[in-house]
Amino acid sequence: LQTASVIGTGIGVLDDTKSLNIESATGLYFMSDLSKPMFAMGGKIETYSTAHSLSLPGTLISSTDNIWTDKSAVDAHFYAGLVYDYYYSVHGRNSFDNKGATIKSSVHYSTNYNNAFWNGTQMVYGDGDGTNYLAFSGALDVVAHELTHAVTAKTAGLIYQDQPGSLNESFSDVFGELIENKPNNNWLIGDSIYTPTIAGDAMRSLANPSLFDQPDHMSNYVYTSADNGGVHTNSGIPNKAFYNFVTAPGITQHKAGKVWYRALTQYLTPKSLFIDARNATRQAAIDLYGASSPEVTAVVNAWESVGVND
Ligand code: ASN
Ligand code: ZN
Ligand code: CA
Repeated sequence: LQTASVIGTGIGVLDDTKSLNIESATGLYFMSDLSKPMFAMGGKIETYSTAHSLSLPGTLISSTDNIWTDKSAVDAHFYAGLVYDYYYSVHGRNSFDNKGATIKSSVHYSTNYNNAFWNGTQMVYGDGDGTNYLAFSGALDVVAHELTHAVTAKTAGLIYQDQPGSLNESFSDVFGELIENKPNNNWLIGDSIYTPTIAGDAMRSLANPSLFDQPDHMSNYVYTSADNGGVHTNSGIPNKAFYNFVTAPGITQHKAGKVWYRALTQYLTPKSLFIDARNATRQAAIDLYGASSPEVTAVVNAWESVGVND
């Protein structure tokens, strides 16, 4: 019997209904998306369940009726497709390796697990404890953050320590926000799944990093041995630089994404520091918009404002 690409219907973490790209096989449907250009190179988007264990990837999620009620699986599958679509349509990138690699996600990792991560091979999502967090796949910015770690690993290769690690975190936050691309973006990371009973808070803010105990200037850089040298703390500095750039007059999310993507994929290297990110984004803006363009002035000013100076 033939396998085929079909459309299914699912309900997400926030109780929203969405259409899913599904594989129809012998009398059973699978959470496997064969509809993307990656499929020409053998790539799929597959979503698994670890059923509260720690063993990855777990079982490819299936259904007998093509109606999908595992909410965290629905969002992991749907949002992985949106992240793929962004990188393919905006940057011409075919999956995280640009070679059409299969994108695997596993949901229901462990029990009440309050995190999500890229493990070097695949995406992994906890269900959250229901109080501090809902299921992590329910936030597109979180899904895009995690999958961007895979893009970074295949391109700049920024090591996950100190300034390179903080840049690695920041690129994940930046593309998390660009891919979420909300109208009237609030530049908050994870607000849709963070503390469901408390409105307005989030994991991080690109616009105002200090709201969530992150520095927004080199004068407040945090020296610590925790968290690989504070990679989720000092990311506030390059996050604010990006925010300064993307909100400068004449700069759009599209332009800013082009500059940051080119810096990440063409100029940055495993040990790059904040000053290197300044120089890389400046060079990317020169390449794209010209040496005397307002875009180049805006990107230099964006870094100067957070104390990353020549
Ligand atoms: N969710 C975290 C992140 O992607 C997991 C980690 O610490 N790597 O940054
Ligand atoms: Zn991260
Ligand atoms: Ca957001």
